[in-house]
Amino acid sequence: MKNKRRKFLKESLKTSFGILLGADVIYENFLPKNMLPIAILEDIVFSSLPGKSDLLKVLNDRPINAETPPHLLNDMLTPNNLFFVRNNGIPPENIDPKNWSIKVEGESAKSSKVYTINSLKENFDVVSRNLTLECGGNGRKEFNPPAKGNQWSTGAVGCAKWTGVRLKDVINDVGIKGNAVYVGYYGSDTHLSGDPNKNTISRGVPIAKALEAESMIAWSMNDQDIPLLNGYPLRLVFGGYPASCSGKWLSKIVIRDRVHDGQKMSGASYRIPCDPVAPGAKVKDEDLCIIEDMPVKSLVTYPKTGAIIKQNQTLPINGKAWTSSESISKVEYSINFGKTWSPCELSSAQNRYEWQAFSAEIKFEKVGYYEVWARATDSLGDTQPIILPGWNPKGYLNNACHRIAIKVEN
Ligand SMILES: Nc1nc2c(c(=O)[nH]1)N[C@H]1C(S)=C(S)[C@@H](COP(=O)(O)O)O[C@H]1N2
Ligand SMILES: [Mo]
Repeated sequence: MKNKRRKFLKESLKTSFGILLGADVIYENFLPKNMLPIAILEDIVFSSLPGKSDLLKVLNDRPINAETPPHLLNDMLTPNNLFFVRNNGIPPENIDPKNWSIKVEGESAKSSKVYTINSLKENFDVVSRNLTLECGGNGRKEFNPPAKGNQWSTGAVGCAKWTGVRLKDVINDVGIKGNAVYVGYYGSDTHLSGDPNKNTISRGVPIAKALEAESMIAWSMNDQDIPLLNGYPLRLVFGGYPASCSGKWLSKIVIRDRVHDGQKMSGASYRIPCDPVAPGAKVKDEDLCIIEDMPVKSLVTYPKTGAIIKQNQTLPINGKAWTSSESISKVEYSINFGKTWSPCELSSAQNRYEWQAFSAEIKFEKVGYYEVWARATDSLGDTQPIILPGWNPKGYLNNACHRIAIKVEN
């Protein structure tokens, strides 16, 4: 089989494995005839992401997309090198933070102003907030029929301490006309095609969201510079909304008199059927609604799935729960596939949109295979579904309960 594949590959490529690997195999002549490069056999994505741990799971290297395994999200604040990356294009190069500036303008802006990072620091209140960012497509991998796009499992989420200024202070300084509807962003990453006139992504939020006290323009993440891949030197951060609204490498903010019409604001991008549809249904663009508030969700971050414990041991579990509503009101766990649920201890958040830690001590009566499921409920009374929630064409908003596998032995 492998021989055949090798022969086939050799013949079809006529040259070398280099084309598939993106690099010449220097000692190809010495590679035994019945062997394939391991990178081809195992479909390895090469990566060395600047500022990132190699424990991230790289889903794509052009553009870079990498997620955090659940057991590495156990910290209250996700370390910068473990924070997920979702790029639509190529980050800017040779950034000079001293001369970085953003322009704020738009049909519904009373003026047009330019701010350097220093002038933001000097002219506005500097605030820090612990805000959870989650990609709208987190959990996409589970949808069936499958949805195109990055096959995120659970790790396109993280919570960091962001330091910067309130977006509302800046847009109020520019002045907002009465007819303002939306606030959009532009970033200085480049389109994969290299075309400087094409935007990678240019999304936005309704004016009310932009004016929320927690909506920020940030230059620091966990008291350090924001990593290049997460938007250095300046980005927007909106908790509770799809992270696609949180523009990285921020270069311009527009106050709009209409729903912002930038790249990825239209078509099926970041939209779900306004009314539920059957899995696999074709949905017309006009029947899709823009995703705003993200649903309640949680993750078990300790132990790592696949843990083994002894029958006489108690298993401590830890996790994180987050919501776009005021707060998480309870988290429960089940070890019998959702037949019964028991309460977890739950910490409170320092500010809205920070995720909340939960924990429990679990006893298992018999040896065998178990699953631990976690289910969070928020202050609106919304709770996570056990099975996949509403199918949608692009695979957004999967907030089904997280499951981990546990074996109990004698
Ligand atoms: N300029 C710019 N901003 C961007 C993106 C991008 O590709 N370019 N990706 C968006 C998407 S889809 C997500 S989920 C978040 C990811 O933020 P992170 O990479 O810091 O985790 O950034 C958003 N902001
Ligand atoms: Mo995203």
